[in-house]
Amino acid sequence: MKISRITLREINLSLVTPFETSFGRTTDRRILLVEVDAGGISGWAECVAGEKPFYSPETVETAWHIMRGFLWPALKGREFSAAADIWGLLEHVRGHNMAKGGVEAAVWDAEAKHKGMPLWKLIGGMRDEISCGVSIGIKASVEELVGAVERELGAGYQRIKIKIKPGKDIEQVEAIRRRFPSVRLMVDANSAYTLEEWPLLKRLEAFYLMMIEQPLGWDDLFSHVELQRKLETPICLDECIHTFEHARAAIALGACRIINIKLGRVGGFREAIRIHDLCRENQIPVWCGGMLESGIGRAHNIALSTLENFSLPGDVTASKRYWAEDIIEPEVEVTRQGTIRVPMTAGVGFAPRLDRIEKLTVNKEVLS
Ligand code: OSB
Ligand code: MG
Repeated sequence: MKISRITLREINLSLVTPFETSFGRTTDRRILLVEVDAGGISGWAECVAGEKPFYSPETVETAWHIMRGFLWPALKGREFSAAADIWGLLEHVRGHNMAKGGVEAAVWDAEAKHKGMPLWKLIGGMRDEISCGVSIGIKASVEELVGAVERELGAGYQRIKIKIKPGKDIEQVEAIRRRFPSVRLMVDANSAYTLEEWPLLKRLEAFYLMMIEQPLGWDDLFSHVELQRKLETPICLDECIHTFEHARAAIALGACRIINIKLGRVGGFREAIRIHDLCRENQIPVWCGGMLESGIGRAHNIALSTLENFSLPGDVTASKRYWAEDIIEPEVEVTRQGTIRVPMTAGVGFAPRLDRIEKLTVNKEVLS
């Protein structure tokens, strides 16, 4: 295989409801789409870098800069035998996993199309239906939050995750527990607490949460080790795990008992699969996180979620929870049982709607 061209497009899409986390509020997404032309076949993916460097250091601009200036020159004219080789060609660029992951995932889509097989089968997936949970943002009032939980449970979702931050934590969790005593419930703090605040996190144990996601510093494994020693509830790491080596350290040190794997955060499928396999060998369950993706990123998350050790419901949900109209055909739908049926068509299995994408495009660059 060889890549003859990469097309970068930024499209702007408004969320149907604003999404608030401890690091900020998002109402409109700037979505960076990557299209690779590999032997006449188009592969698509989404680079999940954010508008602002508040979740991770990358942004739409840094990703664009790295892809144009460093990733494309490393790939241009290069022969490779499979998408799994892309990571090695890009490894000399340090960090910038979301930029790398966007390009790499697009090549996986192209390879699967080339072979006429679904991407999830190409990566070694073993289930044709995945379990779905939802991530619910911080709300202005407890009533609004409980209403949102009720709606999502009504739609069939199998587990509820709520975003928390200091001052929006105990009361919120308590209210949900009182109303829904047996729902599978977890919280995600996106690094909003310090180790000194551990007694407050300890109080959350009264509400038998499945896990507490990323309570402490975004790159602070050490404090999570201390915290996990104090808590019965499993800690799940998200932000902290941006490489295979970080996953290995987190597991060996006891910084967490569960890992959220995001394709973009770890640099694409090859690294996601390595981390998945490492976790499986160490009895660490994993689940697939989300980054408010359009349908294109969502489609890749569905494929990833079919791997064996994705044994907990992920943040992979229906298109309509985020978008009035998605950019793929068909849209992602969730069954009444809170599952997504995995597509059987070649590649990622959801086709980009080119006319709609062109209309939404605000910035485009062809690298060739
Ligand atoms: O921490 O999992 C996170 C969204 C943006 C950035 C970080 C996170 C999230 C979510 C939303 O929780 C997941 C989704 O796409 O539904
Ligand atoms: Mg998270």
